Amino acid sequence: MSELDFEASLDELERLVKTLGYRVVSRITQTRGTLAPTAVLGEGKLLELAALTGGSGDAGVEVERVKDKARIRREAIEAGKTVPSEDEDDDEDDDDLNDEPNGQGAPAADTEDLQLIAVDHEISPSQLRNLERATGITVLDRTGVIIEIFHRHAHSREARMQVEIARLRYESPRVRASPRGKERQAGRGSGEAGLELDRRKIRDRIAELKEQLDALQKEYSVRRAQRREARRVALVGYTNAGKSSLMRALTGSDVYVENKLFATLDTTVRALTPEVEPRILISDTVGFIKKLPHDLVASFKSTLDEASEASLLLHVVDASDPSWPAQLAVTREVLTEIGAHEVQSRLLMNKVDCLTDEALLALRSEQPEAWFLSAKRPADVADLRQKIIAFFESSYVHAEVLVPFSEQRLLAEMHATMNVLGTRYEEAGVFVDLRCEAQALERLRETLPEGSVTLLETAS
Ligand SMILES: Nc1nc2c(ncn2[C@@H]2O[C@H](COP(=O)(O)OP(=O)(O)OP(=O)(O)O)[C@@H](O)[C@H]2O)c(=O)[nH]1
Ligand SMILES: [Mg+2]
Repeated sequence: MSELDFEASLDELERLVKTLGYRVVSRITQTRGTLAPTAVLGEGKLLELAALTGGSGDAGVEVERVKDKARIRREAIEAGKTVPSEDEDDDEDDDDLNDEPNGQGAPAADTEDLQLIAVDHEISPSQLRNLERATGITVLDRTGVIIEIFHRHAHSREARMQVEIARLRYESPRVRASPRGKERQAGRGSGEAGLELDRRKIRDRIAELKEQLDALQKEYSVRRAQRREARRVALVGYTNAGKSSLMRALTGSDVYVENKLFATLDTTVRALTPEVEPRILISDTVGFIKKLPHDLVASFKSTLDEASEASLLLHVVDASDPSWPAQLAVTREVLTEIGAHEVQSRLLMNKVDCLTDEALLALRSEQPEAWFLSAKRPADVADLRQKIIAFFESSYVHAEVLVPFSEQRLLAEMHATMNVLGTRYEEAGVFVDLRCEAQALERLRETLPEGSVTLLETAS
């Protein structure tokens, strides 16, 4: 990783941690060729970190840890208690935090206040345990932080179940290794048996959740199939690129927009407004991020199906973020992973209002095929709307179709899924002048008596 990527990655981790409501007071970095199986940091760095947190610096010594909100909540959930959503509190915290100067590099605040170490690296359960012991505070790796954010932001039943599965899978190997696991075993006084019980409970819970999720997803796939005829567009892209802002602007819906990572976890589908005939459906999807935990990718199936079944993907990029090329690459990778890379797509360079004229000019020549816009400018959004409509119409054919009276039921469907220009009632049936996708016309040709379809023009 280059120096720049490295810094950008830490900046991103910092934003993730802030999204959880924490203030970042210090960054410690160390370049290591390989990680020891049991230690993330070298001894010197570990002592430096422990001095900040008030820990012993010794992985063999257990220190009474300061419990943070996340851990308290997790423990409560494991104990089978219901925990109320913390979102409202968190929002308030965030507002306060946004006013704070960036604490990076500042001397550590009162060590009593230090609650979390976030590691921008995937670490093993034993590395995590040792780091927690030596520092006396909670440690989360990048995956753990992301899962925690997903947990807080998931609202729909489906999203909550998906996140819980990912979280249980992530935590399961850590039950044995963490001091918390030991405390809990000791509490039960049953050692390994208690541990096995924990593990089995987690496995059972995952199985139960998967079953419920399967049923729910079947329901959604039926709903998606009903929308099959509709022209569908999915907004995809890195978290915070502006997908929901564009969704709002294009559809007049009030989906959640926030300068937070992973503001959206639920897919929303709305018609493009003002409506066109046949209507065009736009969907807003979950954002992607570097090293998005694999379980989360796999589990957000219905969100992602929305992307792979769309006719057009609008790949939204925050052009004002210097890391956009890396973010673009990550999104493409995930799209390939979910089989959506074959769907036609357009690159949307968003937030151009934040760029200087020179920077914009340079970007335009670098990405000649991309569409440049700002979700904040109504004229840009109107232009995007026209481009979306033009995309669908460019593949349209113009035809006249004779629908016999015995097949009249087809008329309503044709109105809903095709661009009907006019109808003429004659003795043989209804003559419909229409524009539609070649495939849809082909289906009509197969359904209707021979000679009912007359092609007037090919694609314009
Ligand atoms: N200046 C500017 N800000 C924008 C633009 N588009 C979006 N934003 C801001 O960027 C932030 C993120 O926007 P969202 O629309 O929530 O981004 P998202 O892609 O849906 O993010 P996730 O749901 O987290 O994946 C918000 O603070 C928006 O107001 C734009 O064109 N210009
Ligand atoms: Mg969003």
